[in-house]
Amino acid sequence: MAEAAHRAGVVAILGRPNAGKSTLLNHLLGEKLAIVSAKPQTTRSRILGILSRDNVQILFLDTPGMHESEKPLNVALNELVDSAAAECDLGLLLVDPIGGWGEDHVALHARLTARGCPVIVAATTTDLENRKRIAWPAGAPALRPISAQSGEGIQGLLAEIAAQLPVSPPHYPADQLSDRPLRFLAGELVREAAFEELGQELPYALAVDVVEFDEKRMDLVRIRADLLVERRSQKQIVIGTGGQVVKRIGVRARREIEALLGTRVHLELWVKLEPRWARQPKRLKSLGYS
Ligand SMILES: Nc1nc2c(ncn2[C@@H]2O[C@H](COP(=O)(O)OP(=O)(O)OP(=O)(O)O)[C@@H](O)[C@H]2O)c(=O)[nH]1
Ligand SMILES: [Mg+2]
Repeated sequence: MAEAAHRAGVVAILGRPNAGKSTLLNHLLGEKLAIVSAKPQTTRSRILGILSRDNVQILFLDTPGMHESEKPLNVALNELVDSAAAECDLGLLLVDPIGGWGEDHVALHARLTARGCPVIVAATTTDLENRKRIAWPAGAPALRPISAQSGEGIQGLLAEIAAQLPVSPPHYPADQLSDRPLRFLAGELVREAAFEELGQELPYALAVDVVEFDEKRMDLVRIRADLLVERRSQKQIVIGTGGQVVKRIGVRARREIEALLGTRVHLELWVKLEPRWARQPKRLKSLGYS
């Protein structure tokens, strides 16, 4: 008997901010590739997570939350969503049942199906009590309940995705986990640590620029990163009294980066005032956000 054909393709994980896209990506890969937070618009770039199984390679593309706004950073983020939707082999549209199915979902769904791209719609966070009894509007596509927390619906989701991908050889070696360099992922972990340490005080426009990533030594990776803020007052908040805050960000980030790299890490952080970083397309690009 002939073996089942190998399938491979790009699955864009799409949805509003905070729908649980990055959490799902990490759960599916069993590795923390994408940073997660309770704040909307955590993801600022496309990250490909590569899941290789016997007869299928699924390239999960995490995307920023779709969100209408005129701010240049948002415009750049929405462009990433648009191009992911235009290029994927399958759209996985995640919907938080509390927010419900809206015009934005309808539009995205229509765009994908118009070019013949299969779409799977999933309701996320179904482990939460208040997500269980949400009424779904008549006429909305069938949805599949999933939870990255309890694992509900995840294996079935993978099987459904695999069945709909094109017949193709693998695109990447089976042991490769992401298309993003470790240098970029390390910067993202610094950004996540800042989210956690700063809480409500987090400036909306905080970016991390990894200016040095030195792997010359086998047992120690040296990283220097700048935390960019737009205002002098924010610089003071991120530094904290006597440098306490940035120090805590560094301790937390170093732990996470060491776990990712599997080596010791020397991490040096500098807080820098760069008033226009979020308004300059070139700068957004050099930071990996477009
Ligand atoms: N209980 C529960 N919480 C979840 C689940 N999935 C995500 N969350 C939480 O929801 C919040 C948002 O998750 P993210 O994965 O950052 O959401 P996102 O869609 O990537 O958000 P953006 O990158 O901002 O667009 C975080 O606090 C997660 O811990 C889930 O299955 N169950
Ligand atoms: Mg995200």
